[in-house]
Amino acid sequence: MNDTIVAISTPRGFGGIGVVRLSGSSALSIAQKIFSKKIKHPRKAYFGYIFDVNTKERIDTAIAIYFKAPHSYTGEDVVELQMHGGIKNLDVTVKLLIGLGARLAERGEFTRRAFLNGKMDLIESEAVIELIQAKTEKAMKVASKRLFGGVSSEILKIKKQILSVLSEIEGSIDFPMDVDQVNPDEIKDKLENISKEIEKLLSTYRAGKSIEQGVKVVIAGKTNVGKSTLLNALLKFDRAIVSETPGTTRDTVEEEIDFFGIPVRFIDTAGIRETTDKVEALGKKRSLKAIEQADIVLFMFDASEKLKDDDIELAKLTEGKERIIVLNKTDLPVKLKKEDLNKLFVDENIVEISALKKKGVEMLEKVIYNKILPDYVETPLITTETEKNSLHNALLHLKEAEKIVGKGMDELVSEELKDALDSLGVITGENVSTDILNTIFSRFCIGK
Ligand SMILES: Nc1nc2c(ncn2[C@@H]2O[C@H](COP(=O)(O)OP(=O)(O)O)[C@@H](O)[C@H]2O)c(=O)[nH]1
Ligand SMILES: [Mg+2]
Repeated sequence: MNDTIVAISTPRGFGGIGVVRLSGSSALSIAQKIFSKKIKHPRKAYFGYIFDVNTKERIDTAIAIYFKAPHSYTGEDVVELQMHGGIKNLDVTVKLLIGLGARLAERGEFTRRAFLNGKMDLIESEAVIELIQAKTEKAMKVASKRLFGGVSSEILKIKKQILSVLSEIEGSIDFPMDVDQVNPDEIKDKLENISKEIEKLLSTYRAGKSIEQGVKVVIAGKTNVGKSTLLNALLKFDRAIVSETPGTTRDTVEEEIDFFGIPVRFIDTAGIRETTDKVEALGKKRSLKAIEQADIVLFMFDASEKLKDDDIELAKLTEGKERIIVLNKTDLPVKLKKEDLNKLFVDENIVEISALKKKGVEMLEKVIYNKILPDYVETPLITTETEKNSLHNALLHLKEAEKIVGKGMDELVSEELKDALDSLGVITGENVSTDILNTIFSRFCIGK
């Protein structure tokens, strides 16, 4: 474990600076071998040059900084060599360091070591990658909150509350004579309150996931209702070919944009109609698949045409999906009214637009936004499935405990509470399997 790892920590390409980072017990001695100045003290910047140990050839000027364990990113000895941001000079430097005994770091290994050495918990470690990969400002802010302990402190608070109940119960088990017997109603109240806090945190998952992982919005409907026109209107540029010839879009056309802070992938589908054309049939298959994978479906109708049976057939395909009904071409003489659709789609959002004249598109955007982030407030959000599942498990154990409190089964209550604590420990990482760690850190790049 305590071997010394090395990697280029800046993006591969051409830039002002490029950083080679080492971490491990031999970081300083290895780095020193190729750096011209003596690195005497930690946290001081030394200006010198990198040279090839074998040929003594100079490679690049560099600033070396040594961070002595445990006061470093990983908690181990770390050396950062700030060089010019080229590709070859950095590659050669890494090769030299490997030749001197360092090992190329695996994906996320620096952060993994930081986690294992207690420099950050698992939520904060994941926030590092979320911050790096944030595609929108909102996503970045969510990641920052998590990085600076926003979610961790919520979990800690909940844990403390559970621990306090646990110690009351354990006290009465261990010293039944000395301690005032626990009042079951009081305990129940406390457990109920803790459950509420967990539920509150759980309810942030939808927003957290949407903002961090993005949302797929699929535009579906019959051919020629204006799907491609709407895609272009939503993207604000002409991405898809629009034509009066039905069946023009034969493949799914998609594009991700920053949709008011949410990374949204809009997907335009081939119109779905019975066809004998082979390519169009393939397109139809893809459309159906896209609908299946959609988070939200915009189901479109043409207001200038009467409703047909196949419209209704198609609408069935998207039943059970998060759906917004869009009535397009309202600039033309109307043959299909909103009221007609109201009867078919009771209690669903129906938005009237003219994609061509860009009328009602802003309204539609608002409806989409509210579907993704209803009542959004900037609180710390949970974003990963593991966090959601673990909170859910903790909640189940608490509810179970609540049920049996006061029934003379204090040992069982205490077991449930300990299980709840274990579930929470998965989120912060005290109690996490290597598999989960592998999955998490494989999302990182090398050098992070
Ligand atoms: N009048 C009118 N025509 C539209 C509107 N939206 C699309 N169209 C036209 O309808 C035809 C089909 O549009 P297109 O976006 O290719 O439909 P798709 O097959 O569903 O992708 C084109 O001639 C568009 O210009 C609209 O809101 N009003
Ligand atoms: Mg089209």
